[in-house]
Amino acid sequence: MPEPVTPVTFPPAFLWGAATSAYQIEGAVREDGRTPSIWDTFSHTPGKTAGGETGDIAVEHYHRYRDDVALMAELGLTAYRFSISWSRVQPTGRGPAVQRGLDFYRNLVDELLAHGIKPAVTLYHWDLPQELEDAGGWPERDTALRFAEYAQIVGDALGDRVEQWITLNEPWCSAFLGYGSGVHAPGRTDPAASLRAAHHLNLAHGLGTSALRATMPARNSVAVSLNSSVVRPLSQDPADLAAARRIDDLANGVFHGPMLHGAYPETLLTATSSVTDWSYVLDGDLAAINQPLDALGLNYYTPTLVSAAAASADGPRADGHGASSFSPWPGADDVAFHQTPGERTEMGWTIDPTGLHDLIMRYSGEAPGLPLYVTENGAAYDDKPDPDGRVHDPERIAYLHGHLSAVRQAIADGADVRGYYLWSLMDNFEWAYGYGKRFGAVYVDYATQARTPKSSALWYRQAARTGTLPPVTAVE
Ligand code: IFM
Repeated sequence: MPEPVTPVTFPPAFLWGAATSAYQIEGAVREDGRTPSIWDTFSHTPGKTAGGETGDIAVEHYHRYRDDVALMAELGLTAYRFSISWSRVQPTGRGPAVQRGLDFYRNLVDELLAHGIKPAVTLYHWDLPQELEDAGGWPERDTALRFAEYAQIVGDALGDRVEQWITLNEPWCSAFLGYGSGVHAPGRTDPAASLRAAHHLNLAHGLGTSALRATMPARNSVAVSLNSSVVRPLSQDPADLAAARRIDDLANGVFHGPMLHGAYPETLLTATSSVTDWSYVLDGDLAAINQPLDALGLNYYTPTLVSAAAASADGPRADGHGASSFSPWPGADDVAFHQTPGERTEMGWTIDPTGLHDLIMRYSGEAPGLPLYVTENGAAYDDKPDPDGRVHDPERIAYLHGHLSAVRQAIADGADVRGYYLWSLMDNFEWAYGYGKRFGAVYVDYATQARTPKSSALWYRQAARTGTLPPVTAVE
């Protein structure tokens, strides 16, 4: 990365956001007509999450949203990204909507707007209604059609007051952790199904984008949030370069290929031909997926280091995506994953802000002219309150400083980055890891549900208020 831009000052309209998702924070899973999603089923299945923890209660945001929005305002946030629980607004995944579910999100949005915070809605953050999974889930085409119907329902209800829309969050996780390695709901371990799921998620994105556009004011922006990996080869050996290319296709090209360019990479189709014949890609699908977008969301945590399998490696687990003997990388059994050297967060993910710079610059080139948002970035640490009740998290401040500096550098290098959403607003249910991994800028005492801003939240507030990154020591 080139010399840092100093002082690290952002354009005046830059959005200073934080992000969450429905199942991770809402709780109230049996209230007001909500039915189970695949994450309710999965988390209630013995052995699937750490300590058998579930999102049943989570951080009770469903009942505490007013206080949570007041806290966001106090912390100087100018934007908030949250997701809609599909099974709260359309319980069976098909048919009419439930008004109480829609009312919750309408009230939340109104509260945000009243506090001058820009809402950004994600339609799908991994919580498929269980009935749709019972009917075959994402490997089945019908799920994409159902998603378009759901998108229209939510677009109708909120399109007059929400300008920023994201169809899917990290479809890679839905497809490959959900149907490949099985560490996420619904916990299936079928490589062919994971590729079918990827295609139908792409189709859902395309059909959902069209459905939103058909029902919403033209000023609204539609995007997708990809957890595009920064894949690096262990060496410049041609075999390692080929391995990196293979993983790049499976992590990135499988989504941005059809979404941004209207085609799956030929190299992906060839490398996976022993797993699937792609015959479920029907005429017209690629055009339906390749909708012009208004923005692109990038989620980044850590880079991925790979080699051809002959090198000694840490195995598929070293890809940072949880322990499973099933790989989330179909057709890539001969690729090895390595720990990137350097300091790590509590997730075991190496801290490397250069990856965020590289990712932004890549997508600046991949999608010229498309505004970019960092829709997730952050770190888990083992935060604990001091005896005085304050929560000091200097490691998170350093992480944020490093990554925001990388964003600023990318802007200086010509990238059109319009905003940053810290993951996460507050500690919450970290999927298969349960509540043990704390990503929040706000500490949550799970016994009392009390919220305490960590020092990183106070540091971030200064950044948001001044538009300039304070020194890492500005908040003790
Ligand atoms: O908590 C998750 C989030 O739901 C999606 N992106 C990664 C985060 C940290 O693992």
